[in-house]
This record gives sequence, structure tokens and C-alpha cells, in this order.
Amino acid sequence: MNRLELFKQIKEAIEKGRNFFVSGHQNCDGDSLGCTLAVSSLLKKLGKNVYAYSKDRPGEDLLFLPGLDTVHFGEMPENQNFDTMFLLECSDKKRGGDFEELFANAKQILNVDHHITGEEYGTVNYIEPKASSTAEIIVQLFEFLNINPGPKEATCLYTGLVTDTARFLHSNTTAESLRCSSYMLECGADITTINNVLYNTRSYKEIKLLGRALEKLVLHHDKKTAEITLKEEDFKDFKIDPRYTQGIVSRPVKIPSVEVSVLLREEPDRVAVNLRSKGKIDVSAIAYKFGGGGHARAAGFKLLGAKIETVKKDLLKEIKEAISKLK
Ligand SMILES: [Mn+2]
Repeated sequence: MNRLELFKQIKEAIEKGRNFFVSGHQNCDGDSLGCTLAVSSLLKKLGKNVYAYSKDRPGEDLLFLPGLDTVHFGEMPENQNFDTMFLLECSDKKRGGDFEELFANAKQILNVDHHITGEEYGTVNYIEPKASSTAEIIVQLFEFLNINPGPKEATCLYTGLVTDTARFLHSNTTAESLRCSSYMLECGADITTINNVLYNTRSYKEIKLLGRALEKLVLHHDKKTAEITLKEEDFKDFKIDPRYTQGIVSRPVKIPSVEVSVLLREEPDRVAVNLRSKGKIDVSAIAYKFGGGGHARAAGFKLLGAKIETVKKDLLKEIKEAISKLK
């Protein structure tokens, strides 16, 4: 189905709906939370009742997002009878949380996503892997509805665009994502705050952890694979939460020989893995084998109760196989 037809269906669903449940994915990032806020605000402008939800709270670096106080973090509504669910960045039904009862009661499910692994569980499925971010799709939705985002919505959507493209560095950066970003600036996105908070602020602990991570960097497979493994004691040494590893995995991709970079993190009850590719290897396909997903150049997965050394061994084997298929 073409883009305009899908936007028409979303528009009709918005017109029909009265009580909306809006959510992004668990462990929210700038795109999923930015979109949750912008869509919630849009729906409220249109006179709808909105319950904005996010299973997890964001890291400190996203606390500047305007409207965060309107989001229910980890707090499901008592009455789960919503006629419309608006899910953003949820590549499957469970990505946002435990929504079984909501799904059973909803008449309309709007599924808007840009992950290539996205499942079509909605009554309308707008899944566009060519979009840099879900924010890019939501900007286009505002345009389709002929509504200009206000400065707050623009700040939220620009955040989605800038974070998912890694500051317009990844190959998902297109003329369209730059156009949408430019339009958000016109609408008053606060890029001074965004740039300062997201890219010019790192705590002492984070900088120290980065140092530890780079020290632990190892190259495999004829220097084509870079691997960093951070164990529980590394996080303990700096009294830092394992979620503060942002940006570490992309560093080794700068090494000319490296095609794939992996970061393994040992967390209390699970192993979390981030993968980055220089472009020749689709790391989302590798992540998918371990129950995860993502994009061709950036993907990840988490394994509950797994042993980090086992995960590392299995993962390196998969990567080796992918590398051996390169010409
Ligand atoms: Mn995204």
C-alpha cells in the first residue's frame, strides 16, 4: 500500500478514535520517547483523550524533552479500555510492554515503525525501513494532517531524527531526513539544548567507563571484527549503570579494517549486546538469530540468564560466518 493511502487510514483512525493509548518501546530512546510525546500532543490538540505510556524512564540525557510529566512511566492505566492504540517503534506486540488486555479491547491499532523487522500486527501498519527514524514518519504525518508542530513537538521530533541518525552520520540520513529536520528547526526545535545535553555532556563516570572499554577492545577475524566485553565488575568499579554505554560500540568502527563492532555487557540478570556495521554486513540479521533486531548497521539483542562467555563465543561464530561470505 502506498504512503499516502496509509496516512489516509491513520487520519481516519484518528478521527474515529476517542480514547488513545500511546506508547513507544521498552528502554525508550530519543526516537521512541520523542514520538510518544509528539503524537500524544498532536492527539490532544485534536481533542482526544490520551494516555501516554512508557514502560521505562529515560536516561538523564533525555530529561530535557518537553512534556515528560505527561507520560506514565511503568504505570499501566487501571481501566485498559482504549478504543485506539498508537504504537511507535514497536516492532512486535510485546515491544512496548504487557499490552495483551489493551490489544483485546482496542478497535484500532496504529503501528508506526521504521524497523526492517517490524511485524504487521496493527489494523494500520506504517512500516517504512527507509525512514531514518519514526520521528521522520511522524513529521510527515503532521504535514499530511496540515498541522504545524509547535516548538515543543518540534524539539521532540528533532531529537528522534538526530539520535537515530547519530547526528546525521549514519547511512539512514537522507535528503528527506534532513528536510524533516530543517522543517523542525523552522517550527522552533530547541537545538541548542539538544546539542548541549545529548552531545556535549558526559559524566566523569561515563568518560572513565569509555576509557576502560577502549582498553578492553580486541580485534578478531583478520581485524574485521572489533569486540568489547564489559563485565559486571567494570560497572561496579565506576559505580555506573550498564545503560551508560552509549556511543561506545560505534568507536571501533572507525578502524579502517573493521566491518563489525560488538559490545557485550554483563548485566545482573542478562547479557546485552550492541552491534554496529560499517555497511557490508547486515547486523540486524545477526541480532535476529539471537532474538533481537534493529537496522542493517545498528542492531542489538538481550539474553536473559545467559553466560557472557557463551554469548560471546556464539556471536563471534555468527559474525565470522557473515564475514567469510564477503567478497
Ligand atoms: Mn527509531
